[in-house]
Amino acid sequence: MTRIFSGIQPTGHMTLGNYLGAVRRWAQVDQHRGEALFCVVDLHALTVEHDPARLLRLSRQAATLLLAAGLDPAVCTLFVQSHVDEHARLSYVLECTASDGEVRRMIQYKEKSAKAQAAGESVRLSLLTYPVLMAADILVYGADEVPVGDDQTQHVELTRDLAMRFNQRYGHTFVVPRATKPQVAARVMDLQEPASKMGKTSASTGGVVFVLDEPDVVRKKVMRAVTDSGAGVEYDPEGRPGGANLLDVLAACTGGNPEELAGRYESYGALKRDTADAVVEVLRPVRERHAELAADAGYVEGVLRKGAELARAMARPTVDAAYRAIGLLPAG
Ligand code: AQP
Repeated sequence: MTRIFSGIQPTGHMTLGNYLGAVRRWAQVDQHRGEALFCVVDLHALTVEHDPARLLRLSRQAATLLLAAGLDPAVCTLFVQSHVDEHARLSYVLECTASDGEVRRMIQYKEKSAKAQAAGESVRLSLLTYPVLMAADILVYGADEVPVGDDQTQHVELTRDLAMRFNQRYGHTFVVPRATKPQVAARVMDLQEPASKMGKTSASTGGVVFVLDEPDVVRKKVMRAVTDSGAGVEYDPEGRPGGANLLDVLAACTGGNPEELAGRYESYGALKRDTADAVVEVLRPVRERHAELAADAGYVEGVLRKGAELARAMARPTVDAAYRAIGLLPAG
């Protein structure tokens, strides 16, 4: 049976990009396609400046939102990364497999370290090693597939390289996984800065739609989206990125095709109105279910506790095998 793993960082509130690029697909497709594990990757949220109380709140919120989005604990395993020690145990061994040069090449490291430096913050060592921990998250479960948005493709490529290198040096230990991406909305762009990805930790939130935004806030953000001043509407991600982003979002929400949708509009005003309506409708059930689940913290905690137990049992044999293969003396 295909094993599927993916995760979300509680670095900020879940965005429309996270939802359309990853989470919706996990709930609607991936959890039913194989043996699926989904994780709130809280250790990754420690790689940038953080506030402990906020991290705690965002971790609970992320887990609750994953359930609200439709992850079903009877069908998949949902847990929190820091509850399963095996991720960190394996990460160290993979740090001994990766090279300094290859992790420094990661685009996300370059972007986030530059951002931290510009803000006068120090760059945490864990930001550099983050993709290695992510490789451990994936390899520890022998995942075949990793459903992610476009921005995580490079990290999954690194994971593949590390798995192959380890297997070649120390004997077959890891499944070599592959990234899977959605057909549309693999990279939802910031509505105010269509050259940048819509991100949880963007400095300005005017162009970022959060899953829990109230409908009138969603509408305002979409109606104010930056487009170009050219005539008509066409799907041209390179030349007219703002309009193309709206078409991608509308297509992802309505199940249409962005190029075909472009032909239906003569002005951005009408496109924005329809996109705003579509986004509000897609997010509505998630927001409503989140409100119900947030009132039942005991249920969410129970799901996470059970999920961590199952995940630990799956992860431990792989880490033990990797430790043996690399030459560490078994504890006996
Ligand atoms: N804008 C996006 N469009 C499509 N998919 C996206 N994802 C993130 N942003 C977009 C996908 O969502 C999943 C969870 O993301 P993550 O928690 O690993 O965070 P990230 O990829 O580093 O991006 P964020 O959400 O903007 O967080 P920060 O600001 O902390 O970097 C992943 O599958 C990701 O591809």
